[in-house]
Amino acid sequence: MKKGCFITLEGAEGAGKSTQMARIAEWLVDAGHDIITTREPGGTPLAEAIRGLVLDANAEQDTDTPAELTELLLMFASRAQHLERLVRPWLAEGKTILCDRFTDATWAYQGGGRGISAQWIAALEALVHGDLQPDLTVLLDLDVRQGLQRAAQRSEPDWFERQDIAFFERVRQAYLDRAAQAPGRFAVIDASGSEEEVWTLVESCLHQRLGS
Ligand code: Z5A
Repeated sequence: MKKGCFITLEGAEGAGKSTQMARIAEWLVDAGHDIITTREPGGTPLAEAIRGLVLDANAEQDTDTPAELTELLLMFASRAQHLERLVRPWLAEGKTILCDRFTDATWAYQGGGRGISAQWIAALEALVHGDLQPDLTVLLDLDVRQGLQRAAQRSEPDWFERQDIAFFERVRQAYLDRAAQAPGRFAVIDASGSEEEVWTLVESCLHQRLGS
């Protein structure tokens, strides 16, 4: 694969994205990529502010929590800003972008989790990023209960982490469906092992897909 590519990392709660992302970043630098690491929602000051609007909501304390459609539009508003101000300009400069979540997360959380129609998501996807898709998407797949246990050890639950198990089962399934539709772009990694075991699988996928 060319240097200067767009790589995304996906998975449901506690799958180990942040943990593996640091290792992927190191691997890419060693392989000669000039990298930018970023995340969604977020990645620029304005996009991070939009992230806060959603993730800091708390149904036990707030009366005006994000409605499902608001949540969807905020994800794409943040994405539009991130793409225009960071992702597209840096890709044009030949950088490799390593991004923690992208539109597949919208398909999984707002589509699978919330049940928002595929037609709406597809329309917003076409509006906001047209033909631009990641060159490689690493999906860390994990049993939902195991992921939630891992996430609970780490921090106070955010807006999404307060959803029930059934929500996360739908998220996981939507990710797997998405991966099945685009096997050339996705690498599905079994994330149930130790950090080292998962890294061994991720590293072998990087060798295979990025050819270095
Ligand atoms: N969202 C959305 O709804 N729609 C969208 O379009 C987008 C996002 C883009 C923010 O995501 C939220 O936004 C997200 C979906 C929604 N939902 N939530 N919540 P985020 O990615 O920024 O934050 P996160 O989802 O809360 O991260 P995470 O998934 O919970 O964590 P992670 O990055 O996958 O895992 P981690 O921090 O690397 O690891 C979690 C803990 O497990 C930590 O203590 C590690 O030390 C431990 N860990 C990691 N790997 C292992 C292994 N292999 N074994 C044992 N323990 C491990």
